[in-house]
Amino acid sequence: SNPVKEAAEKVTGALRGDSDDARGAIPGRPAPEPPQVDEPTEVRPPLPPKPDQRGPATMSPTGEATGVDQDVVAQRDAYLTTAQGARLYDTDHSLKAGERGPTLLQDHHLREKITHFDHERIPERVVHARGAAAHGVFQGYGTAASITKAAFLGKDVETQVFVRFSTVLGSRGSADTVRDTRGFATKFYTHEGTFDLVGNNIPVFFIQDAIKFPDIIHAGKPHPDREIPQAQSAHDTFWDFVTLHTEATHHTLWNMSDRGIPRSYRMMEGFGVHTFRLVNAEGGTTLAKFHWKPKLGVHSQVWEEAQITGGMDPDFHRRDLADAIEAGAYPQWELGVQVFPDNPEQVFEGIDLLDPTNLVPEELAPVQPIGLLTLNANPTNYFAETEQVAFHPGHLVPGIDITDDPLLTGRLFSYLDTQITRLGGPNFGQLPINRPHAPVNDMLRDGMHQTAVHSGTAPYKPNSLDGGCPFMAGEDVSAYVEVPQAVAAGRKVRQAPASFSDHFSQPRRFWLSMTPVEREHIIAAYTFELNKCYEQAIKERALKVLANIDPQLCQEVATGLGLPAPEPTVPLASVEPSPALSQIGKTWPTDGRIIGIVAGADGDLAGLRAVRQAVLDADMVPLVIAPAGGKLDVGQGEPVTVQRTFATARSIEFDAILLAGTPQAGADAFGARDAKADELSTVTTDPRALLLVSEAYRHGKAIGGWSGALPVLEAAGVPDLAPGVVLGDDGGEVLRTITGLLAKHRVWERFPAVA
Ligand code: HDD
Repeated sequence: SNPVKEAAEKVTGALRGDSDDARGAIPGRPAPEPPQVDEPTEVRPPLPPKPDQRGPATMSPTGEATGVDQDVVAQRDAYLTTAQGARLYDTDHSLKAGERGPTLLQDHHLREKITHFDHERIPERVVHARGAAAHGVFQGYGTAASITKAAFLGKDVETQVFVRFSTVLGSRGSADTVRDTRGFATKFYTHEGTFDLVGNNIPVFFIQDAIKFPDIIHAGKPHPDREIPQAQSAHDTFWDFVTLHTEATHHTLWNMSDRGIPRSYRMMEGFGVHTFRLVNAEGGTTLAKFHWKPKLGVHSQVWEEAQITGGMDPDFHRRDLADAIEAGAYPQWELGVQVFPDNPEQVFEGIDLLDPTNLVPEELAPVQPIGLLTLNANPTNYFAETEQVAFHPGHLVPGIDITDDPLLTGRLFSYLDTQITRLGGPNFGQLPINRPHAPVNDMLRDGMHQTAVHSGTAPYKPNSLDGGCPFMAGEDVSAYVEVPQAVAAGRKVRQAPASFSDHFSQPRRFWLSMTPVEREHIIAAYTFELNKCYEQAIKERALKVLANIDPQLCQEVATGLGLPAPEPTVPLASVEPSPALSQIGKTWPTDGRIIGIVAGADGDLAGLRAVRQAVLDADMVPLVIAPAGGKLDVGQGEPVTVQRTFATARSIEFDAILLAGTPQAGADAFGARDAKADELSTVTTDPRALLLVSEAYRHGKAIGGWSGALPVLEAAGVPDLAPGVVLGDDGGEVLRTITGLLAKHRVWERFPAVA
């Protein structure tokens, strides 16, 4: 039997009015009326296939087949060629009339090389320009089967993914560690079509309606006159907008919290933000919010650390992600859902689910795990993959539908539109990174950069010339069918519902859920950012907003600005805190955390070697820091390789610091207290090493040492009995205690807490 012929006959029959089922009738809906055909045309069988129109088999210039895949257009053969495949004998000299003569216009290689170079850049993303990405795999748990029929969530189903993390405001070359929201966009190449979950590391958004997106972005981007500041929210236009437009208060508060300065992409939560509508196999619907939970926990930098990182290593997050994957420490997240009944109001526990400035506390709706994401491969080429990947919240698969959140609806327009400019035409879906892994059989034709060689003569429906192909699918064979959701009747209005007008109770819940340390960081962030504004009126307006969140927050920031704290203009909401919103108080795996081991040329190399191995055995990364590069070798066995020098290392890179110390006859960790000044080690006298230790201390990092490390601490001004400072005679024991401290991420007791 020939399935194409059978299907063609079905369609022919349908045109004659024989049956309904081939016209793509959707269960539960009336079948479309058959076209009125007075005298049915006899349908021709499909045309014979055309000869293969792909490129010819690749041959070497001497006529042998090279055996290289015809679809791969990169780096074939051993010799440098032109774009047309002509081998080149020189690419370093223009063709000239004599060695000192003029360059000739006929030099095709020169013109081709320069012209291509002139066009190498494409417009950067209008937002989220700065990013880093990785390939991976998603494995469904099968736990979501009762709420969604999405096949990729089925038990043990594995789906290839590509994930791009980003900052929002900065240009493509800006620093990774600025205070900003982070993008967390995932492309699932499912066999039912591509699903994109285009989320952020913050569960709420600045605006409730997409029509305001240009406004918030114009306000956050650099000022239009001088184009400064880059990748910052600490400037007048940002604070002008978010204080005039109080629905931005919740997202702004998250940005000012530690969530705005993540430690690593690997240690960020992700959120789909909007409420989605899930559909199960029986057609039952549920409202849901998507969450990504990192296996390594949610961690942040402290503000001073983030600022230093911006200068010392602007690629910090990009490097961290790539290094971890290269080392085999694959980052993992669990995908989870909060689910809510699909009631006509789309409200849960008084929270409007269509308002994207709202979150639902996990204590009210727990996050239920439905699958595991593992990032296990770095991109091969940044431009081809990370830069050209194109996400779209409208890329959905059967089982996942949208709601009428007015922010989401506008996004459904924006993403396709922006890709057409950014990627130069409508065929960006054919780029390898964007190509679905499900078969594509569309009727989209031609356009800039068309790389498909479409066969057939009838790219339209209905047709008889291509035998009626391709056919419409029903839900039984995974057609994407929108939920026939009732549309709220009403007048055409440019208005938000009354339920969108509470802008302060959710921010207040976030504030009340923070620990004292986290509150202190928030106060410092507001104080810093507002002190960077020039306009007095903006600072005063910002304080009025803060007064409506919490009087203590308002008062502390007002003190920092040297202004009086205003009274609230709305009654303070009475809300329960949500402990799940805090990052502090839990312990997390320490896999992949980075331990800096400081050693002078006169340090305890035997101890260092043993501790270095113990760090590796604990699945963490040891980096040896010494006065100069090369090897440490004082004749105590195998030399130790130095990874960082005092000139290149800054505390920001390390999650904890170990001091290998100075062995002195009979000295234990503390006994070196009596050392005379001229016996002090290179570590104790080098200001760069001391800065590293004192910064690590100030940033709440665990510090350990053995074998006479005390003078280093003393010289760096670190009290030896301070919390998280561990001295002992046995480096291995010190490391074990340090690892325990690292599981809490930082030594929080060191931060002066707000009462
Ligand atoms: Fe957006 C990119 C996330 C609202 C318009 N957005 C973009 C990216 C992420 C998000 C992660 C980068 C994707 C990548 O790595 O390539 N955006 C969000 C979230 C939002 C949101 C979580 C709110 C819940 N975005 C939003 C609105 C609009 C846009 C309201 C416009 C009306 N976003 C865009 C865009 C971008 C984009 C202009 C720029 C580059 C791109 O799409 O591909 O279309």
